[in-house]
Amino acid sequence: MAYNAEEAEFVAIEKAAASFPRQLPDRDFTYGTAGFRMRADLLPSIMFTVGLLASLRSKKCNGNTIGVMITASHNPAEDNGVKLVDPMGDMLNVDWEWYAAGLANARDPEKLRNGYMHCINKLKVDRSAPSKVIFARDTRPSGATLVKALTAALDAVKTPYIDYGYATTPQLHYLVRATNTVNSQYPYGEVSEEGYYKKLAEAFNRAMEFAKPNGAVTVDCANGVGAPKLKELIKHLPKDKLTINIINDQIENPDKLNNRAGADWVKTQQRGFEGFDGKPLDRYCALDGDADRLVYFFNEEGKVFRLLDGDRIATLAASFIGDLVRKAGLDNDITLKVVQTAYANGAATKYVEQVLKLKVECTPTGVKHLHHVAAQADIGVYFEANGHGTVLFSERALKTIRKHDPQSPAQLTALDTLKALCDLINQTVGDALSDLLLVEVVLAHKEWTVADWLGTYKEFPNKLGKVNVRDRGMYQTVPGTAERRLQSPPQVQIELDNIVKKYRDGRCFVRASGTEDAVRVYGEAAEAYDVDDMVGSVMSVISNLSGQMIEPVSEGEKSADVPPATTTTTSV
Ligand code: G16
Repeated sequence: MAYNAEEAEFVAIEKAAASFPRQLPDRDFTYGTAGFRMRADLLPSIMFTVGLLASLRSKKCNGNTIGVMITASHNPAEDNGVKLVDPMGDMLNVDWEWYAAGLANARDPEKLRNGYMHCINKLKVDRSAPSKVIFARDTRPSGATLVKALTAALDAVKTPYIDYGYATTPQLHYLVRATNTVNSQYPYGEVSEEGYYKKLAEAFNRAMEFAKPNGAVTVDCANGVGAPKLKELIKHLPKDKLTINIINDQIENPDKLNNRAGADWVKTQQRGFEGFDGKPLDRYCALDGDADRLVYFFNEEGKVFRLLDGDRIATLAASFIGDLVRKAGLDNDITLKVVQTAYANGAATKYVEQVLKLKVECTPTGVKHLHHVAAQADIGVYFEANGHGTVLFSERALKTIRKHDPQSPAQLTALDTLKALCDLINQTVGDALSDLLLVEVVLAHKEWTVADWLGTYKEFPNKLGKVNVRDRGMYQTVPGTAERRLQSPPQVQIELDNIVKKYRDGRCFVRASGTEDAVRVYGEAAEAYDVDDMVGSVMSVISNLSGQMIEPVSEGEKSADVPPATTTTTSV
């Protein structure tokens, strides 16, 4: 880019940025577990800088298309957020997160100019290279204003873009990969929302070829974007293979988003959406606000609530895919690995290692970490307990599956189902709609009810607590411990260790949330009453640090017998 063109670009950036002044000059923003996330009114200036970075990232990636997803996922309606999507549909390269934060924290035009130049120089970006961005948003009303900030930045740097309107987060990831692979040997799919539905529906049809239909599932859509998108998907699905009922689809009322409904509510509160009154063994599941998380649940006789979370989806998928690999005669060629975080229930980890005989790896929270590790396996099954995850098939595994010559009709059947799963499962990111179809395929093949699924292992009693704090930045974990130990404040880990040793099979850790101003406390122990006590004591340590009393905001309802988990929130 010639000097004059560069200067003209700076002028255009500064002029456009003036319409989106930075809020809260005293606060530094970070690119958290899943991008920037906060109260929506604080976001326009950040969204503007994200537009600049997306353009630079596209230039750095040889003009490949970069995605920008505007969503605050499971957070309340008044929040919003933004995450960047790399060319193959995975999360933004972590090395770029620091630069994204640097730009977002530029306080004035001069700092913005310096920050922009710093990115160009340090990241070795050719400013004259081509660039392209696509973006979409969830149903939050604040999304419209944020789109203005994003497009103002893209216009200023002359980066062409396509606005896909409302989409689920995984749909945007799909579109990014489909766009960038359209001329490759293996295009990911048609470059359209319709193409996404067609790909999933066609693969589901094939995956169900050797299974009997297995009844109905009712989907709690968290009153978010997953509702209209699931309705579209249903139009493409075969009518006779699965019945899907939809509830909590009120996207026209923004206050209802994630409010007493959806995957985060169900998982953290250990109960169904408000008004849930499932008949015994009827199958239910819940999506979150941008439909990248999925958890299943049901009532047992006597209305005992039962949750089948991300750990359960991982074990179900790993056991089924492992069987298919074996039955297809590929077990000497392809290995499976399961990737979890410290939030995975110890019983799930034990089941994978001892019953499924598969290797487990543990990473820090955030699908960006799990995805990276799973991508190194032949087949990597990764799920967070909160329901966020997918199964990755490596290029090597795909080639082996494609060229395998089955030696019997049974091998052929298994191979065909395995091939269908390669297309059914979203390879870019955890996708609640794709995961929903995957779970339904497995249950149909196994002819299982939700109770059969639950019966595979018994969870250790556990509890997830949340303490709202003013400065979550002071809670840092020890690198390399997958967030199981705190480095600072040091006294918290010392007190936590002293508390945990009082309980049989006690395990507890504390980490700062990457999406909310809160600290999470997770614990497991041999007895449910011990878990309550242990996690409560650790939460008190954190509350006392700020010299304030615990004020319970909400408490999860406990099941009648051994409760799998409960959640408590306190504010300090
Ligand atoms: C995001 C990430 C998830 C992660 C979750 C944790 O979820 O995408 O991988 O598990 O945050 O949140 P926290 O850091 O607050 O514990 P989502 O669905 O909100 O995008």
